[in-house]
Amino acid sequence: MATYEGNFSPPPGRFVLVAARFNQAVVERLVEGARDGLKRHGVAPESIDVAWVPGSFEIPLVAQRLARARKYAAVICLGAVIKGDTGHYDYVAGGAASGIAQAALSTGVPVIFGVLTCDTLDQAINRAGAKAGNKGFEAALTAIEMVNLLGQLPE
Ligand code: INI
Repeated sequence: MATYEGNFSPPPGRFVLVAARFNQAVVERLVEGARDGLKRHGVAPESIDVAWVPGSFEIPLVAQRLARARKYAAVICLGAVIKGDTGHYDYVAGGAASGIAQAALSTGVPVIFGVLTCDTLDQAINRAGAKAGNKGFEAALTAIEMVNLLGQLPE
């Protein structure tokens, strides 16, 4: 009987962050958190690329393109959708979430959902390293675990 489970050993391959410029001050903290998480787990800084997109809604298309390129072990999506800022919160957050899931499923490459969906800017700041951890760091660890898990699974 096989048990498959990822781990946090230094993963093979390159990583790319897809980061939304909307709420940039928050997302920059997520990017730093993700870089930190990757580096602390043995990924060389020169193996981490970044692609900036205008907003979280644009993340899926770019994430899918990068996943399809077969150049990256995982794609880590980072953004901050804040309810207070927009009446179309549900569309932006929902579009980002389902598009990111679809990018992973359509390519077989881990595409990680590191997009904050918050009621307030304060909540977003707290989840980007101030009080409640850093979602970018967590997304990096999820990426590593998934790369190592997929490496164990049968083709
Ligand atoms: N994009 C975000 O990443 N976060 C937000 O909070 C946000 N708000 O508030 O509107 C947001 N909107 C822009 C959106 O992602 C697209 O860039 C835009 O709709 C053009 O497609």
